[in-house]
Amino acid sequence: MTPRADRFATIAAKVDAGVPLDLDDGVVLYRHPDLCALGSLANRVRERLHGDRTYFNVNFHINATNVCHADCKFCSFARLQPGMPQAYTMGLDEIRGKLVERRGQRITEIHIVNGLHPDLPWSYFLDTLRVLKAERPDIHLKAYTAVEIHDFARRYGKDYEQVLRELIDAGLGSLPGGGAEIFAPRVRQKICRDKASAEEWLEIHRTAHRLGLRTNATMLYGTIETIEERVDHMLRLRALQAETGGFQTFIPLAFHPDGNDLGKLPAPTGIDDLRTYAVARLMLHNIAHIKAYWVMLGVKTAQIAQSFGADDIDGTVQEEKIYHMAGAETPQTLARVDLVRLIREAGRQAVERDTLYNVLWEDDGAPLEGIRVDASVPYSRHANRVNLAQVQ
Ligand code: V47
Repeated sequence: MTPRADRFATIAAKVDAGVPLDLDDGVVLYRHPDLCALGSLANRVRERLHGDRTYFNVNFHINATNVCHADCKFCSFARLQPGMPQAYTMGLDEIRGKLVERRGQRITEIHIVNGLHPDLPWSYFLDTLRVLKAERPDIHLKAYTAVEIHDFARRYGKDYEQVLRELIDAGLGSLPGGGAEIFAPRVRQKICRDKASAEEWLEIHRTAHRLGLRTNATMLYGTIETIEERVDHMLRLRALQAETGGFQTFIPLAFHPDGNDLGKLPAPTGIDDLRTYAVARLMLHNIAHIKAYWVMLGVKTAQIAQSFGADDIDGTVQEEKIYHMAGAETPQTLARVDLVRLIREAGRQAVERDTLYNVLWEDDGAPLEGIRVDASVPYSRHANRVNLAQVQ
């Protein structure tokens, strides 16, 4: 055996024995030339945890304002001041309208991520949740990244716990994983220096977990970070997870270069995407789910990622702005039937979940034509194991 193959075999033995990998292991895996061997090791863990299941949900996004005083170099979505070209802020009626226009549709989650607006009142963020809950109390609100929570605390003179408690009272169900970028201070200083630090981001998730919220975690890869800094990022998340158990999903986000200050950098290659998914699955033994967010990864890579460690592809999404303003070529939405098809074709069993991974429906392989695209039939409380024809 070559020294490299020997090292890989040692790491594989650790994985099989359930021994956590360290920074060096992660770097060796990232640099391992045999992508298929790496993918197959990650797939072993994925199948140990989830078998053939790949999760998706029926959701939509609201980006209520793109006005943002932080000047993140990778961002194509933000406009620094109100009134700048393409700057917008939705009123509460417009926000409510997003649900009114979808009345009767079977939706289980709204994902809300905004810019850091310099002068909206605190009530705007609470009322956003309240008006949505008033219209549809059954829908889970996954809202406001830790970076936004940090900004609320600073701007409105509250601590993290107060901010989160008030948001929970207004209807908050969980936190999305955005804003983590790369935790290494060297990188943060260069690409996103005027927002929450790594320690602040982690402290907010720690506080959220203590208050009983589940949260997600992301990593923006493909800007100026090193492989070591990516693995370090994963290890910091793993350490917090060992403490709290509150993370549900890790979502690697591939950098999109259009329309931002890092536009000269190339986007990560497909090989880098697959390596990142595989390494994430192997490093993060204590985070249950790895999400291949099809919007940024592209539908085709999201299919392949299901054999490289990913067990979730996110949802129908419907109106996405952050990536589409950065050059994402994916569609604005995939219908439920399309998600099921692309999971099936990846050789997996599609499982519709709610935000907290309660199972709502499982694919039993019935003809795809039976899947209604408009998803207008409400879920039964007992939808867990019904067949496709009954649910649809
Ligand atoms: O924090 C912004 C990233 C994130 C670019 O929790 C970019 O389920 C690449 O958090 N290229 C926001 N990435 C999106 C987010 C998210 C998305 C889907 C699911 C979940 C979840 C969370 O988008 C930001 C930043 O890291 N981002 N601009 C860009 N040009």
